[in-house]
Amino acid sequence: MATLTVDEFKQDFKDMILRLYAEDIKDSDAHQQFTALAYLLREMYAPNLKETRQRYENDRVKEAYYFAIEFLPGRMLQTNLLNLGLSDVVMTGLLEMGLDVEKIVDAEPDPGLGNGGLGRLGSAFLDSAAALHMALNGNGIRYQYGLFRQTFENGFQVEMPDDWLRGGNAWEVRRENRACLVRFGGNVWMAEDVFGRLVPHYENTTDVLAVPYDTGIVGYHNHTVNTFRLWSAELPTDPSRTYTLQEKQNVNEITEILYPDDSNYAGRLLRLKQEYFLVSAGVQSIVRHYRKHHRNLNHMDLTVAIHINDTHPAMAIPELMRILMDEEFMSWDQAWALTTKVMSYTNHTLLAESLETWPEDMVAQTVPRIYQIIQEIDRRFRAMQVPVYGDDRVNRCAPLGNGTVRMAYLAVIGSHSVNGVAKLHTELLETDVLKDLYRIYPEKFNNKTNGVTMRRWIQIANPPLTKLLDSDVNGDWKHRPLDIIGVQSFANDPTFLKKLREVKVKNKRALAKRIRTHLNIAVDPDHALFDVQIKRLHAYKRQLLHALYIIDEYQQIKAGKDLAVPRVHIFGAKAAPSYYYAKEIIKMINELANLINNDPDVGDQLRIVFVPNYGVSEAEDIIPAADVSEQISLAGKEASGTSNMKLMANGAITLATMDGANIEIADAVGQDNIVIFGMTAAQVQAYTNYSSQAIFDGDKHLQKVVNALIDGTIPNIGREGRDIYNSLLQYNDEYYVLADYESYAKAQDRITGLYQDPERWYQMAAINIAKSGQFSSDLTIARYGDDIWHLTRDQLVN
Ligand code: NBY
Repeated sequence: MATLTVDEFKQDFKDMILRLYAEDIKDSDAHQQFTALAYLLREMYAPNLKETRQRYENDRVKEAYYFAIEFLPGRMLQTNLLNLGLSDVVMTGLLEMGLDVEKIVDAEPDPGLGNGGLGRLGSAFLDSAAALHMALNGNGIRYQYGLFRQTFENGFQVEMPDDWLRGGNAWEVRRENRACLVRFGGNVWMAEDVFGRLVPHYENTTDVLAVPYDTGIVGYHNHTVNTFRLWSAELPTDPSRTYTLQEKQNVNEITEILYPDDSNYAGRLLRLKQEYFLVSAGVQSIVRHYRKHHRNLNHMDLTVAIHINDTHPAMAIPELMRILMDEEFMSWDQAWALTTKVMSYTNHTLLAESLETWPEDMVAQTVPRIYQIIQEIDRRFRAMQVPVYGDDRVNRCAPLGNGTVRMAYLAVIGSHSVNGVAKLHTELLETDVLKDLYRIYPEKFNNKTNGVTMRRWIQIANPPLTKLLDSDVNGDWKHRPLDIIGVQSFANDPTFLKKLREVKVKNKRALAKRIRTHLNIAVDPDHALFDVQIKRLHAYKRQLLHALYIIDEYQQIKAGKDLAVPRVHIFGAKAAPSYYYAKEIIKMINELANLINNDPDVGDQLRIVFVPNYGVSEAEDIIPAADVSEQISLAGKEASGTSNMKLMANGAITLATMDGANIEIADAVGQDNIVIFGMTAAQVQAYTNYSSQAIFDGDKHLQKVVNALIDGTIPNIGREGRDIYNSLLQYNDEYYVLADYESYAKAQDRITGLYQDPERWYQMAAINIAKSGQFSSDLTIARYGDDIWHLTRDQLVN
């Protein structure tokens, strides 16, 4: 922890503004003030960054490298202040100088280098690892443009470029001296060198310079500062060669944009190049670093672990094989034994359309040497396994099949550990999605239920709750997440429950104020229940189910029946720009909002707020104010979910199907403190001959709700209403929305009943908070470190 008095801080801050901008504070704007603060903090943790790196090197500490094509770090100013122990000093100083702290915080761009949960999980892990003194390094791509900025025009999603680097990135350090060359395309053949060793010869390749930008990841109140490295593609600095504008463009485009696709794999050439670019630069830099202290790579597995986050970086496996064989002259067998010990893989999906498969010819042309190695992995896998498991099974799960490279199979075969992200998910990998490989390698499979960082989601996002926990709860919940169980002893204490209610109301008022200023919608934080669904827009997540219930409520009101509890339905969701149906759902919900929010018959009973541009920063405003957490995916589709964990930790009651980590949340809080509905995964699997039409025909009430999509009830959705209606009836409702509707509506009614008894409600909230400790990413990452990577760490005494 850094020590600094308020006066020292004020002086340092003034000096920094002067040095950076040659200006007085009074003439500086919020972005300059943010930048000056960031530079001050960077100077403070720089020695620790250096010392952490030296400690790892000198003590031969085993280091893990988390390879991910996406990260979602969120804004870092408050995180770094908190972790350095400087929040109070700096806040006081800024206030004394008459500066607007909120404006300064908002001036930091929120790096949208990911689509959703997968990217956010990676960043949570980096935060937690640093807190535990674990040597975990992040390795990703420095996209020039992150996930698009979402706006609404006439209710339609419009995508704007996210030029997050325009004002500079105060946290990063460019390290051109650590750049590497990544080779693409051309021809490759194997031939003997002068020593008679078989080595590859290349011609006509396109070489790209990978330049790393490093950001420090500051540990919580400790001296560890780990490295988060993002790679940028540039033209090589070869003085003997000049490049055309087209060549420059071809290189730059590799790291220009993040693919805005969540859960829907599209086999695009540029994406393949991004994947190999990340993997090759990352593995080369690891090997180079290791080589500084070792004569050969024979025991690299003792101090290096490489983690493959989803299949996107799975080419790390053939890339390490390439380096070990072609550059270090290891035999195949030795290289393979080493590679599988170094590599581990996390799967994040159960959706078939999400599994990456690249056309073989595309891989052969883009990364020819890597393709040769994948072919050899495939050949040896078949030769070894066919005699034991037979042709059929091995054909089903070999790396090559149907003219494609099947990345998930490659990742499993080339790793020593394969994990799912929630118990149900891991089970379904073993019994369904990866069952053939599970049969061959049962020992590789394990579960690591996701987690979230309570520092961001409680300490930073929810100061009133933090204060309450600090004053009333025994133990050290900030260092030992399970200590938050202390809240449980207040579950029957009316004084505490009253305070908890005051915390929630305070947060709801703050959100209501933002909604009023930014979206011009009036919501009542004191009486209405805030019902929140925040996640990517996808059919399987069933935002439609939630919307149908709102139509139901609206129709009740129009029929003259008041709602027992006023509701504010809050949505936050981006749709992939190419996902037409998801965008239709957005349009429909926006038009429904328009109708309901402006209908005088509705009064204060019902509101819909669709918060545009949902991301980490928006989540920080919404989550502390949530009463209900909607986790309503079709069972068996959501790998884990992580907003479910953030919301429960902030005292929201989960309304959920038995899917992903919802099951573990239900186990933790007990059936009385969660509202469960709908089919289970097993019931969905066993459901044969589903007919949405039959359900529709047998339910008058449901007919009226669904017909609102096409009968003009909701204005301006002619086409969208019809398409959504057809998805439910003509196309037989792929995600069983109608099958689960009745059960969902009843569950919503149970929520209404519970909310009318505040004491009971806040008792449930208290128990949810008390049981949220097990979903801290500190615990999750400790398990990765212990079971998969074998790293050393601080003990979480619990
Ligand atoms: O990973 C999510 C899962 O849906 C969620 O259940 C889980 O909690 C979370 C963390 O484990 N998956 C996810 O966010 N996936 C993506 O963002 C993603 C992005 C790109 C592509 C595929 C998936 N892609 O193929 O381009």
